[in-house]
Amino acid sequence: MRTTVGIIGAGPAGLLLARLLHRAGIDSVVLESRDRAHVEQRQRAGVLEQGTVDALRAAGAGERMDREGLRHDGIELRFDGRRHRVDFPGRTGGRSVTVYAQTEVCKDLIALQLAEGGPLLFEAEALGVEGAESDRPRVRFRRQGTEDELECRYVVGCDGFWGVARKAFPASVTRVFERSYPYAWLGILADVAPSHDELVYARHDRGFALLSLRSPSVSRLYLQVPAATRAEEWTDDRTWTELESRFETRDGWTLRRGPVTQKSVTPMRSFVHEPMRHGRLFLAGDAAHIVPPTGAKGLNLAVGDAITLARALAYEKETDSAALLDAYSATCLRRVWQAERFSYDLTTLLHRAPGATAFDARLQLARLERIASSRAAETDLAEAYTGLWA
Ligand code: RFL
Ligand code: PHB
Repeated sequence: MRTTVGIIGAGPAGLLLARLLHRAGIDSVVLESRDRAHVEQRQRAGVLEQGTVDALRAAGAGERMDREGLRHDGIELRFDGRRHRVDFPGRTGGRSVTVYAQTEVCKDLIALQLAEGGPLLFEAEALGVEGAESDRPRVRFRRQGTEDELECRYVVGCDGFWGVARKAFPASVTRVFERSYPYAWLGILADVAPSHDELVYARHDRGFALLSLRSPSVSRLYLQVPAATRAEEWTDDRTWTELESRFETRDGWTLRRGPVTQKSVTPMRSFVHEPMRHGRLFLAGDAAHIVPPTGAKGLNLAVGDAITLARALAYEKETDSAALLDAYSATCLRRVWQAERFSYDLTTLLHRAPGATAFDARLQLARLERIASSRAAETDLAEAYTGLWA
């Protein structure tokens, strides 16, 4: 098999890249190790920055998002029994975010790719990338028990944190920066109307909690739990009781309970692989960088990488100049590190670290109090949350 751009992975990064390349008249083949149902059901992100929404629209993938996505003009910070709303448009000159699940973004992009785009092969597992430094890099892959090779002009690893593309970078050119956290998130999906009309980020002495949503009738909730927790340790009743404690306010706010339809534990990690390009091999999305989910940045970064790379490949096609491809890694990493910084700050602001002292707790409250009382501090949070596209 041959193509211009071989894309490994059909998550948001790979799917949007394939879509943008198709619109630019550049052919591609997408190899995805899992089946279509798995990719479409995997519960993950929920918050889209304005730039992500604009990009999906421009890619012709915004129709259902515009109908079903929910515009959110703020979030609530909850601490010490108090509630503080951050007004996004008021603090950012009009910016907001959209709640539209990653599962839905992927369904929309998959449908478009299968209808109009190049081949998107499910259950096709990439085994390795070869010849990254040559003119014709190749992806070895296995499909239906048979091994095959995809010969390309460029290969893009959009294969997430556990993918194979990163392994083709020689150790001599690679630097990895990472940090793991001594806690994880227990996430549940529940068939109940969200108890608040905006996301609630709660800092509590018992640990962090987040109230989010998937639709007007489906809630998505998260609880900070110790790093090695198994989801089975948390019965529904225990989960709701713990959520109630952490969301408690002095003004008698109540949490609505409902049937839990999914439960899983997500580890927390910060990770950056530099550079994001070696020869004719590029990395995009979680394959190159991970942020803890507190800042809601992972999907948005993946989309940013896909746009930057599609633009660079289109520019090369039109002008024969590799200038934008040469700048790809540095361009992406500037935004990536801003998202790393923001996600780390928000995580440490809101989570209780094991062994945290009373002094640490007071500092968290003082930082939150600062956001609640200083226009400058609140603006800094609102700008980063709504988008780091500048
Ligand atoms: P993905 O989505 O992991 O897709 C990678 C794809 O590659 C496939 N693959 C392979 N295919 C072929 N051969 C191989 N050898 C392969 N190895 C892997 C995989 O099957 C998969 O289909 O990466 P991508 O496209 O870079 O997208 C990144 C996002 O998925 C991720 O950053 C976000 O979900 C992170 N995230 C959030 N991001 C946000 O922007 N806002 C949020 O609100 C948000 N909340 C979250 C999150 C992630 C979470 N979890 C579960 C990690 C909440 C959670 C709980
Ligand atoms: C989600 O709805 O899954 C979600 C929202 C905000 C975050 C992380 C996850 O910061």
